[in-house]
Amino acid sequence: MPADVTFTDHLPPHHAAEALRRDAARGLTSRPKVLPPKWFYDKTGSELFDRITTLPEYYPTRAEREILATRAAEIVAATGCRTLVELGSGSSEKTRLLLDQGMTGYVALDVSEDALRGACHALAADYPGLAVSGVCADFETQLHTVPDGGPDGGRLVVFLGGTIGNLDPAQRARFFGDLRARLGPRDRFLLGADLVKSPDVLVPAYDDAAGVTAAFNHNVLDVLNKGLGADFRHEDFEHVALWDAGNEWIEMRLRAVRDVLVGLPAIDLVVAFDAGEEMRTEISAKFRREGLERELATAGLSPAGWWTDGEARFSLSLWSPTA
Ligand code: SAH
Ligand code: AVI
Repeated sequence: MPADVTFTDHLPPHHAAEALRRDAARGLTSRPKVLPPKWFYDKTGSELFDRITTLPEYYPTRAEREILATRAAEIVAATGCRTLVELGSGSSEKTRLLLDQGMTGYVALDVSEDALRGACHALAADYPGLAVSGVCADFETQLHTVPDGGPDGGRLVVFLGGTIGNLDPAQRARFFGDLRARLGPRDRFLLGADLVKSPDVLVPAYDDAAGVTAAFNHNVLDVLNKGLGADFRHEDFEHVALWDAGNEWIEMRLRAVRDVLVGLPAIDLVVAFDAGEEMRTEISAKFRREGLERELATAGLSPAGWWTDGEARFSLSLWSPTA
C-alpha cells in the first residue's frame, strides 16, 4: 500500500469463517431457507456486481451517478464536511464525484477485502494528498470501527448504491439507530435509495438478459462451497427475481430445479431441497420519500436535502442529527 493509505482488518479470516458458519447453519435450517446478501461479495461476486452496474437493465448506478455528477458540489457545500466516510464502498467509483469537491480524507468500509483494497489502491494513485483509510468491517455490527471525526470539521457519512434496501425493516431500524448514535453534531449522512417504480422496470434490472445477475446470485453457492466444503451445484438451482408489491421489494431467490441434497461438512449439516423449493438470497427494497423520512426521524435524523435523477428513479437524501 502507498504511504497515504492505511488498512485495518476487523474481519480476520477466522471471524469471517465463523460468521459464515453461523449464517449458513441458521439460514439453511429455517423455513423458508435464507442467506444474508453480504455473502455475495467475495472477489468474484464483487466483480460480478461491477458488471451488473454496467448492464442496460440495471438503472440504479447510472441514475445515482447522474445525481452526483450534477449535484455533488451543492451537496458537499451544504455539509461543510472535508472527510468522507463511505459504508459498503465497493469499487468507490461514484465516490470520486464527491472526493472531487475538496475532500481531504476518505474512510472506506466494506466486508469485501478484495474490493476494498482494490478501491483504496486506485484512489491513492489518483488522489495524491488524500488520506485514504480502508476498514474491512461489517456495517451492521461494527460501525464503532469508523474513526472519529478530526478537528477540521464534520464527517460526511455516505451509504450509496441503494444498499440500504438490502436490509429488512428491522435491520434498517437498527442500522439507522447505530449510525445516529455515532454521529456528532457536525456530521452529516448522505443516503442513496432506489425508489418504487413499475415492476416492468424493476424485474429486468434483477433478471437481465445477459444472465449476469443470475451468475451473481449463483456465486453465493460457490462461497458456501469454498467456505464450508459444501457441494452445491449451479445446475441444480435457477435464478428467480420477483417483485413483492406488499413489501415493495425485489426478492432474489435460488430455486431447486429437482430434489437436491447438499452436504456442508464444516457445519456438520446435510440440507434437503424439494424440487421447486426456493432459498431467499436478497431483498432489495425500494423506497418512497415519506417512508424514508419516517424511518430516519425515528432514528433521530432530520431531512437536510433531497435530490433525484431526471426520471425520478433514484434518490440521494441528506440528513443531520436531530438537535
Ligand atoms: N456502494 C457501491 C457498492 C454497492 S455493492 C456502489 O454504490 O456501487 C454493496 C457493497 O456493500 C459491496 O461492496 C459489499 O461488499 C458491501 N456490503 C454488503 N453487506 C455489507 C455489510 N454487512 N458490511 C459491510 N459491507 C457490506
Ligand atoms: C448492492 N445492492 C444495492 C444491489 C441491489 O440492487 O440491491 C445488489 C444487487 N443485487 C442484484 N443486482 C444488484
